[in-house]
Amino acid sequence: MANEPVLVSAADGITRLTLNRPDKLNALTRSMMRDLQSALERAAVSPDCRVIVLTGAGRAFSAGQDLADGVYVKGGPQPDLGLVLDQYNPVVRRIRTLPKPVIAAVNGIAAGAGTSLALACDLVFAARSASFMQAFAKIGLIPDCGSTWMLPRLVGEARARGLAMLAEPLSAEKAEAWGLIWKAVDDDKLAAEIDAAASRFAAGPTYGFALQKQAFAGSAHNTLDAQLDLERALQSKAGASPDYEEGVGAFLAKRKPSFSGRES
Ligand code: T3D
Repeated sequence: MANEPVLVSAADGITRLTLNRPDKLNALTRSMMRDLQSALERAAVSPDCRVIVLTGAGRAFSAGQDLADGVYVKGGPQPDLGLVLDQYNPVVRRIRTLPKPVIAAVNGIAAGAGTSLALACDLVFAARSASFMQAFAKIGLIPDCGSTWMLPRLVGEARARGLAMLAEPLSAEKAEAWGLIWKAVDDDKLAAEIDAAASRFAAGPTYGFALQKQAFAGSAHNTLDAQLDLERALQSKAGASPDYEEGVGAFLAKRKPSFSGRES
């Protein structure tokens, strides 16, 4: 079990997924991406899962694509990296559309596709010693796995281009200051911070969070007019959920709400 490329554990509504090749800084292999995709699919439909935490084992979050995974072979045939991305893109899409919060716990360096995976998550917490590196340019590639879409939206075009073209590590503190991530926390506080956030989401209005994700996804391409219509449609659904009834009831009764997370 400890040798699995992705460790999966589930308890108290929280599914934890740990990229697990610590000696190679959790560089991403085909089997890792396959296992990550399957674990996300299971978590998406499991009634026992209300939040997912993605992290890395050892001193890194992930060093991105495993450059020794046989895609590039010296003197070998020209690789088609589009085929490599066929393993990554479904994972990014799954995280973005997963109807539950996905938290990244960036415990150490995130490079290349490792950064993209973290940024695809809904909330990114990082240890203060962690850093984010768009390493792609170092090997002649472009940022992928959604990074060219996410970076300008998160930090603006000038910083996005700088990160991509210079391929230098950005400290967790600067990443927070730039709005790339939610929060940088002291290394020895990361686990407790993640536990608290995950427990909070596991007891939260899961269906409402799913609708929030849909709203933010729409805002990426909608006009204000279209977004107002989308919000209206999604809020109608949220208002028909048991968690809305529970939330308002609890507020009026001056007690803590007990959300089921259910749609109906
Ligand atoms: O197929 C395709 O290329 C298309 C897909 C592209 C998507 C991408 O993600 S492209 C970007 C790929 N990632 C990188 O270019 C980053 C490569 N790694 C590094 O630059 C450095 O390792 C780090 C800056 C991340 C960390 O440096 P450091 O000094 O802390 O650690 P290290 O000594 O370099 O690495 C420790 C071990 O992990 C080492 O193995 P060894 O020698 O002890 O057996 C190293 O080879 C291994 N490792 C680190 N990154 C990768 C890796 N092995 C395979 N692939 C890696 N990406």
